[in-house]
Amino acid sequence: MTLCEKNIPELVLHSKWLDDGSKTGRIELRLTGKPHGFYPAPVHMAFTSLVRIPPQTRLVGADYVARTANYHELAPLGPLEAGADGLLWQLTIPELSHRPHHCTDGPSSAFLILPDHGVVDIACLPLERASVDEPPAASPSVDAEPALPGEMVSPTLGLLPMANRVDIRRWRGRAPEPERLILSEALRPTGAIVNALYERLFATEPPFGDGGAGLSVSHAPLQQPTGGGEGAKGCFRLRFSPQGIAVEADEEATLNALIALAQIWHANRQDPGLWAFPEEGMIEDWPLQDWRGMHLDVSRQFYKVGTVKAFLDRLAWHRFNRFHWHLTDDEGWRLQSRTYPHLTELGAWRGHGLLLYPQHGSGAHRYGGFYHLDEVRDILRHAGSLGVDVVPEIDVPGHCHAAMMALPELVDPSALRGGASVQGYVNNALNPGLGATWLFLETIFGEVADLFPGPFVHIGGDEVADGAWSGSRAANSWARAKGHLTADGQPDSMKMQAAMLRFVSDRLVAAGKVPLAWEEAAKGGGLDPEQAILMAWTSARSAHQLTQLGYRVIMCPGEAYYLDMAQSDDWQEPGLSWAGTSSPATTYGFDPVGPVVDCPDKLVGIEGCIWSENLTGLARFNHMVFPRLSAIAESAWTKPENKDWASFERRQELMPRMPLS
Ligand code: TNX
Repeated sequence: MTLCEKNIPELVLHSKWLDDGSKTGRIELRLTGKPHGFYPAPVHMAFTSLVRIPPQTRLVGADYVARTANYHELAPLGPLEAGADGLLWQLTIPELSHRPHHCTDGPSSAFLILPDHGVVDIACLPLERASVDEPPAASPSVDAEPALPGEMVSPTLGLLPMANRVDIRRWRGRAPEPERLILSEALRPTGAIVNALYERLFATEPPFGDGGAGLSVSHAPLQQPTGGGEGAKGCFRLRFSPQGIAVEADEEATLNALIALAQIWHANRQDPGLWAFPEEGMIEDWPLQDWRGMHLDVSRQFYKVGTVKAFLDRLAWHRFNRFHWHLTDDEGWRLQSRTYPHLTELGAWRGHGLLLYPQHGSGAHRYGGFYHLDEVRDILRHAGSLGVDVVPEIDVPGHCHAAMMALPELVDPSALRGGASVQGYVNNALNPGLGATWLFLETIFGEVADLFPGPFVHIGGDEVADGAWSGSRAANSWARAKGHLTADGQPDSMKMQAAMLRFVSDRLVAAGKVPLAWEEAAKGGGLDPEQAILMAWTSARSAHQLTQLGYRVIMCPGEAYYLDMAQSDDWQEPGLSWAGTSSPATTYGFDPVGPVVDCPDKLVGIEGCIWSENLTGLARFNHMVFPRLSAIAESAWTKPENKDWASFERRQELMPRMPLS
């Protein structure tokens, strides 16, 4: 047996969705293996799937054993015994949690659990679709997008985001050789950072040198910006002349100025016929948005320190200035805590026989990880040197399944089943009726405030289910004692959640931080608009509603800036679609200012969100994240009248994707 064969599971799970006219359609599963293979009873099959089996569903050809969120366990009606065709088991799930829309909505990991508790891996094929009037399958939109125009494009700047003012009078054929852009002394520390960034991104010789023959690049104070009033904050200017380049920028903007120069240089070195290097003229740029953020969910999938740093490198190259690090969720707690070691010893790992079941494509074998405190500091240093503020998120009170499994004191032992979260978790919200909850909140956010030097801390606040605590007597009597009740005198989950969020927010403000939260933190009395910034995620419209309530907002609407949404309605296109699907052109064309145009001062900025349920592997990550990430970067800097889709389409190809290994 070759090494390669050894890694391919013998068992394969085929899944097919049939749109049979029922509300959700049905899924047929087929497990195949070797001809005449045999697995004696009792054997179970476990699998993870975004489309779930609702409780009490009567399966055909299987018994339902258990489910936690996307993790399912089913039992066959007898031993698994294959004939000559290798078919071991065929079953039907006649009813689903919701209709699937994409090939990634079905089983994404699976294994058999044997009588001795051993496991056998199963490979999962993408969910197929079969319906009565099936239209011919189209190829994924990414491939189907209009081809680049055939005509020769006039040489231009390989710059992304494109600068707001470009006034180039003469072009050079070729940019100077590597290390032949000779920096003056004042620019050398920043130049060294950009050179190192460049080498990490492209693994070739970087642009800047500090001596010898070449084109001089010197620093000059920023003259009165000519771009208009907007020019003041973060503005930089590159003045090109045959004698050299002058970089006009304050200390903060110098990094962005040299990154822009390095980009222009890089593009010209790639293809001087397409990307020109200026000889004479001027480029001036300034960010349209103060908050130019990108979020990453490291809970559903875990990203090692090196991967996070590589991601930060790409953010810096796009001139983003905020990294929103979604460190905790139901599927894994990723931040080491001094006070609660079990959070990561137990709550960072999924697998068969562990406290957390497999989810989102992870299988029987232990999967996960977390960031040690010294690793966090390392990442903070890396981000800081690149001009990126790290915004840690500890998502409370919902999305806390991992924490509550790791720390039993956070669970009301007598609680019955409360309302289930959108993701299918029950009792996954921190319980306000327990003293341990308040101590936990105070301690964890205290640790976070100490560890992260930046001003911003995100406290979550999203997707607490209606009636999240309805099964808990402790929570209900707490709500009654505090008066967190609905008009008809019942415990009000939104008021309960708001009380917890206010508790955290007050402490963060006292520690000198600015709390952020998802938009639901406005509910039930909400956070104080003077204190907190909210993130409008369910739609652009909600941003407007939040501003009407007095909140400052960050625009990250699902319909345009959620990079986990599929890029088209095509079945083969991976991703979710609860907010619709968004092609790179949709993301690029979205106007983040329009929805809040009546109170523009409340718009803090924009952010793209990378939720990782579907991001099984960095190839998938690259497919879904690029070039939409680049589109958001351009919207954060470039005025709508200076944006141009055709030009963006060409320039985005210059932007480095994540390395696959
Ligand atoms: C909603 S956005 C969530 C996440 C999911 C995401 C998937 C938000 C605040 N909560 O938990 O990962 O949808 O698109």
